[in-house]
Amino acid sequence: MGFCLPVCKILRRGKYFVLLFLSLSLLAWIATFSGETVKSIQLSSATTQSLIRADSLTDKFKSWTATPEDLNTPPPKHECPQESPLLKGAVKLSFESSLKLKDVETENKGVTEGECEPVDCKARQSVAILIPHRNRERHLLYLLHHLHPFLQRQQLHYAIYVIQQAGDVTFNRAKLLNVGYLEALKDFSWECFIFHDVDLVPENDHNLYVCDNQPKHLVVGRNVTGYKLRYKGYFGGVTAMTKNQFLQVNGFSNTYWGWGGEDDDLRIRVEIQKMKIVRPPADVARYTMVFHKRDSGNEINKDRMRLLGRTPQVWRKDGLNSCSYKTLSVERLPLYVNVTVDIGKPQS
Ligand code: UDH
Ligand code: MN
Repeated sequence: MGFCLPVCKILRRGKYFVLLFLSLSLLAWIATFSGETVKSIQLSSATTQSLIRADSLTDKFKSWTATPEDLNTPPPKHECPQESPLLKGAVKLSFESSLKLKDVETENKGVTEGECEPVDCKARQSVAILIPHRNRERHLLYLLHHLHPFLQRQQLHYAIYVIQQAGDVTFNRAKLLNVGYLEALKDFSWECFIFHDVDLVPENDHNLYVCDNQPKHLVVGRNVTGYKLRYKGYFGGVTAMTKNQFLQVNGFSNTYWGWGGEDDDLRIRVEIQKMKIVRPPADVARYTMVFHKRDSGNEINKDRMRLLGRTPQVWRKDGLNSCSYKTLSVERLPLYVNVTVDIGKPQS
């Protein structure tokens, strides 16, 4: 007993020392291990296994040491699905006479200067919508009201450009669309362009506002023509062409003043390039045209047949490469970019 007491005391104290020693070793080991990991990340270790380990540990390490700036950087987005889950199909359109521009702005808070993109995925295409315009404010309002939510449901990155013809000389739809193409490309390298009449409102959001590997005609039917194609080869109203397809045909002709012919001229250019016009199914490519009469300043172009006859000879030098105009203003309004332009007058 006399011998055991001091020995037992030492042993009991020793237990605490051992525990203390073990804890300190464990801490030291953790410190060395994380130090090695950081080193292995910097040296970018060669084996896949250690890369995976390094990656996950780097993330952990970063999350411990994240600065406020890092936290503000959004993670990279995944590409949006092939078919948007937001599509509704045929929707009932409304044309309320009480609708105001302010209402449409309030409904579209996610749109800035006419531009919008999906929040939680990366859009499959960046599309510029070009609307030739003069004196059709009510139609423009109805179109904006329907088109913004329509394009957002399609999960596109898009912007709407309205190209206003200044003055009151004869209207030239085609030249305005050439201007729209050239001006929109100053903002962003849009890969797809939709040439869009102001009075045609799409009825079904499965009519996708994206470009295909061939020029696309989106208006198979409209209410006023019993939803039938106006005639074989009709390529007017709303069309979609990629940046390169449009460049390849040298855009629209600049020489069609007044109503008619410019859309057939574009079809001829497309055919000369051996491209083939495609259309969505008829049950989807349906539009409501807001009722209107013929505008003054857009009388039937009596010269259109003669012009169409010379397209194969002149298309190379009449188009995007010869489109001269004077931009009077570019206003970045909440729901669209308003480009006002002096496009000159017909040559007598
Ligand atoms: N446009 C304007 N302002 C004009 C003329 C034309 O903004 O003064 C634009 C607008 O985008 C319009 C497009 O050019 O949608 C085509 O012109 P349009 O709508 O007059 O052509 P559409 O073929 O009508 O629809 C032609 C005359 C309709 C007569 C109807 C009689 N029943
Ligand atoms: Mn019309």
